Amino acid sequence: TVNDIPIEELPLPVDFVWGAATAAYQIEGAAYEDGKGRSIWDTFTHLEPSRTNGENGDVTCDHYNRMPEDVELMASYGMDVYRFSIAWSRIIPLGGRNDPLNEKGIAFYNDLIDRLLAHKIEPVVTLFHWDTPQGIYDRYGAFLNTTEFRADFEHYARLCFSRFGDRVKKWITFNEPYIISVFGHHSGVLAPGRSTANGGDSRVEPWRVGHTIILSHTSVVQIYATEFQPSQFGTISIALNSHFYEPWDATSSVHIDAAQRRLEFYVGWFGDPIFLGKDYPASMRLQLGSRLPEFSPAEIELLRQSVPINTFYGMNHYSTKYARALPDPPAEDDCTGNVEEGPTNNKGEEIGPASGMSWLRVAPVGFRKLLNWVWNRYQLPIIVTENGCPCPGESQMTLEQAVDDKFRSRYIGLYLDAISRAIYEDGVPVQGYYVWSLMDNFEWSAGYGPRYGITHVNYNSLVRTPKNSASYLRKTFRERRVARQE
Ligand code: GBH
Repeated sequence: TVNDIPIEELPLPVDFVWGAATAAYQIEGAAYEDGKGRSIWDTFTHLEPSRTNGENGDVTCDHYNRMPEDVELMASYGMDVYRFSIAWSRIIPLGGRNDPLNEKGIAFYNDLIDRLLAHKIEPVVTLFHWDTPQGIYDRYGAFLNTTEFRADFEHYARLCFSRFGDRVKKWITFNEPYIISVFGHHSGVLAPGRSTANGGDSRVEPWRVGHTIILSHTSVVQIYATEFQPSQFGTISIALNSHFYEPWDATSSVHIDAAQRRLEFYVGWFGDPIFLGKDYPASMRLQLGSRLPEFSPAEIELLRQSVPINTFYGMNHYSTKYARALPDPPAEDDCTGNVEEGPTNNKGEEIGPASGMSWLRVAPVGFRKLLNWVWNRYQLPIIVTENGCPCPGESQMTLEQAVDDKFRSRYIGLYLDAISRAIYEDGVPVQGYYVWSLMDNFEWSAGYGPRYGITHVNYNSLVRTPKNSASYLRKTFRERRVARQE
């Protein structure tokens, strides 16, 4: 069990930053208030509620109306930073570059930013955390039309930089492009719910969507660097998620290669163009051929020029899996590098103790290896922009039980030990840790079942109660952050 892995409470640098992360659709609620437009998540949850456990984000934590109280909570936790996302359709209800703005939505984010700064909490803003305005999805399929999406995203980003950039100094363009591409446009378990079975084409759409994200990201970092950075002095990058993958059979080169290829299909897909300024990984070209879109010479040049603008790597990470090579040829709609992934290896050993989610196991060693993998490949300082877990059985617990979340504190403690080892033993520059999440919230296709918060939310009364992991975080960062003589 998780209690068998000793926590060492290893040190972290004095200037290491910690905070918590959220996303607009998961916490804001007020889905139809104050002029907000619909997003594809409003549509997805209402059209076929069975896809989200019968639940939706209409109200969720009602953060939109309780924001001042939530900022007080953050201040009481001693957080240095707060990562949140802007709901695009709250500030441009239809989403497009010629559509009207919603000043009430803009005022909400201004108020949030001002209150954070008044408490000396640094805002870290994600421009896009999955809630595409329905208006641009209806018009041209959003990510499926690279040229149109890119122009609309540029306009939206400019609006955010010009209205919030005097106070926001850290920007993340997209949250988890892999998930947008594959879960949204391949398996279809997340909005807009496209798959071959549901009006899409899983052989090509994920790759088109990924291509749109890369080019839109690149345009927007260029815009930031040329038009805003000279007067606003902030930084910008993207948040890429991935499990780490261990070979299913560690003695076989076939499975060792499969684990490496799986990471290239997960991280290299976006990381190589954005952080290395070059084409997709060779393993992807080899398997996918022309189904993977091409970058024109001008686009490669733009990618190349944009590399140094991304000054950090945003890593969302939760767990590790085993990768097992599948027999050739790969399925035409394969997105994995022809790999089967699972929690056990060829000896039947489990990758780590289970949490409250079947896919999420406690495997801090894999985390340390992923930090090394990313550093070796991209040579960029890393900020862990999401990490956390639900406790086993947490969805069934009473308030008293849920608040006593030892499992979560242990998970966090072990993952912080992994960061410490990566920094001091491996030389990987890790600069910060944002726990997922500030509070229990709407967990997409799983609805309100899983609870990831360091704050408990009662979804009837909307009362917030800090869990013990919140005080653990405060205490462990107070104690771990020490100056070290090298
Ligand atoms: C993040 O996604 C999201 O950014 C955040 O909004 C979310 O609430 C949080 O994590 C917790 O889930 O087939 O093994 O990949 C993480 C990406 C995608 C991880 C779906 C779990 C399903 C199982 N998630 N994935 S697996």
